[in-house]
Amino acid sequence: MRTLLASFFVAALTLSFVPSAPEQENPPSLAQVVALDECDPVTFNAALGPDFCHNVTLGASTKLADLFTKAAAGTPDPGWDFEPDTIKIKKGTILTVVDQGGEPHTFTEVEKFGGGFIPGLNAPGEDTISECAGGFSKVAVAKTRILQGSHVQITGLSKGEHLFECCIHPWMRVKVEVK
Ligand SMILES: [Cu+2]
Repeated sequence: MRTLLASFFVAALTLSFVPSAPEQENPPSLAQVVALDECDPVTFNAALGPDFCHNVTLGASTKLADLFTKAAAGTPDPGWDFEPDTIKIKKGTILTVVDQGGEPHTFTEVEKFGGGFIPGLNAPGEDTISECAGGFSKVAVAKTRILQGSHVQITGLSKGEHLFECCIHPWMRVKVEVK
């Protein structure tokens, strides 16, 4: 009898530790990439239209013509950048990309880094890669656009290495390593 009672007790104790609902999974973690640029509102908007370049640089701006000159020389303006350049995340992490610059960018996954869809901004001898071809006339490219002050979330990245670049300013590049 005592043994029976004891086993009931043990059974009750065991049951009390069985969670009544499936264990809560940890919320997915976040990792952030920022897109930066220092576009000069005066020269950019004169050429590209009002409000294309927002006034965010506090004097540290690059004129439109200079951006093209530097790209053509193979020394693109370092003010146009994704930060960090390499990011390591666990599978399931949400990657947030925030445009903190004055103009739009794209965050486009590519097989191999290469030229964007504005030939004058590509490095010498660098051709437009297929993922950027057609520019914003192609939905596949347009949907990777990030507007000034907004962000996109990248989810569902498989394990392994993923490359992203801006199809407008193709020296803006990020390598994402998913573990
Ligand atoms: Cu860009």
